[in-house]
Amino acid sequence: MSASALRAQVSQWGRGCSRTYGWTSYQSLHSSTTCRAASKEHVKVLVLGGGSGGITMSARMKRKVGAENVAVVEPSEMHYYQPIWTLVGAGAKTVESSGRPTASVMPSGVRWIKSKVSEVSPDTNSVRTDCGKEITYEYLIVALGLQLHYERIKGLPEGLDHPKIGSNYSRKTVQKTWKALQDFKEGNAVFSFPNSPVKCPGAPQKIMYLTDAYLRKTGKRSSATITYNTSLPVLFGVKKYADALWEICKARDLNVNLRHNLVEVRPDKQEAVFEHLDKPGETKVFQYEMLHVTPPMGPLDVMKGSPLADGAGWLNLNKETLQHQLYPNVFGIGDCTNLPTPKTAAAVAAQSAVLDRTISRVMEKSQPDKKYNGYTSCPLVTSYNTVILAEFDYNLQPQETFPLDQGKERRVMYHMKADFMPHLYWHGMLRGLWGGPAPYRSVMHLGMK
Ligand code: FAD
Ligand code: UQ1
Repeated sequence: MSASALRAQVSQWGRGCSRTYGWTSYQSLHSSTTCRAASKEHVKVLVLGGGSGGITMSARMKRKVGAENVAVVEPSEMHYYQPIWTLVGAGAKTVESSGRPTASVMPSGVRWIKSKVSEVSPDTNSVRTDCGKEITYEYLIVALGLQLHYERIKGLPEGLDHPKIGSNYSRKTVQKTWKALQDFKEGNAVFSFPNSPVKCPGAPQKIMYLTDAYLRKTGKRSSATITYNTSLPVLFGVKKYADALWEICKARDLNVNLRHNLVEVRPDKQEAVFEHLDKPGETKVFQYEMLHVTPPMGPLDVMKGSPLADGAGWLNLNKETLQHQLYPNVFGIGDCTNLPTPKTAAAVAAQSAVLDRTISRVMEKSQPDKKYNGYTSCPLVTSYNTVILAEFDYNLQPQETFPLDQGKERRVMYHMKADFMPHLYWHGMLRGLWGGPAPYRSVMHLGMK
């Protein structure tokens, strides 16, 4: 399939979706349950979390077992396409474009239990919600995402109320990044990467490249020093893409300090304090005119204490089948899992196809036969019109979809990130129709030979 055929396929999926998302039209499409204390329910397939992984899997499960046999526990009224926040922070997209009501993405007929999971008891096949409702299940899919921990940095989260600090990682603070960028006059622009797993590990540096581009466009670059302080020992985990990014940093005069971890923000003095992870106790203060914070991240509290978690609190899965290591009727997807690959929506898409198959096999009482290879992808935005499209697997080997050298900055990849991916997400992935590019990869490469 060629790139244009792929585009045509997505627009075909989008067609049935042109019904309007007015409250009345989508409210009637599924049943939603609000909390009634001490009530009990039973469902065949229970999905925890209605984010990227939860909605995608509920659409797939609806096809498999019927909408009336699927329920999703999700507290939030709004569903966000988080990958676009990188461009929102740089003023290239609006935050409004990133969100749609959860009701509009919930597959019709699927029961939406609008509350938070507070306890998971896999030994009795039950979960409890924050208002005391008990839900029993036959099969459980955990898609709870992760938690942001701004509070682990001294001076935050209150510091985020001050100007000159932004963070693309939260709906509440992403527009502050754009404000700080517009208000920048002269001085240091500082970017952090925490000492924890993160979702989309490229995002903390993408906003640096966009800042550089914006300051060049507005004639302020010569009055700015740009510094990326990362806790990691590398700029990016895959050598091919790391090499390309180092070249860009050199060419654009972007300073990179490895093993530097943000520990304190002093917004009144515009100071950010970083510790050197290889020299315990040694800290360095960076004066800033603009600071972009990527917060530490970790598993949800409800996961940490649960029998489903590994020692670190992540959902303990078989990394190929996505079935739980101890509970065969429990499965997982996305940021809440301990799968050893970067946490991205692209990974969720690829995982959804494998998990769909694994669950079918388990329901038929046979062995899972499809294997997830760790596929993940990170469109590394390097300016307002270029992207390096990183795609790789568990072994950190590139798994490129297109028959081009994806280690180069390309305009076409920027359009894919900014314009095509949101459609693929809303109309393909969330409807359970997009399971990642693997089926197209060999055809794409063949087509160009
Ligand atoms: P989420 O989509 O976060 O969903 C988790 C859901 O669980 C949420 O709806 C939440 O409300 C719900 N929940 C939380 N607590 C409870 C509870 N107690 N009970 C019930 N429900 C609960 N990915 C890419 O592929 N490409 C990119 O370019 C990219 N860029 C990114 C840039 C930024 C700035 C950010 C923040 C993310 C980016 N990502 C990107 C990552 C991507 O958005 C996530 O990996 C993806 O959304 C993970 O899906 P998920 O379902 O695991 O988690
Ligand atoms: C992808 O499948 C996906 O999920 C919808 C993303 O999330 C937004 C991505 O950023 C990328 C790059 C992919 C991979 C898709 C292709 C066509 C390479």
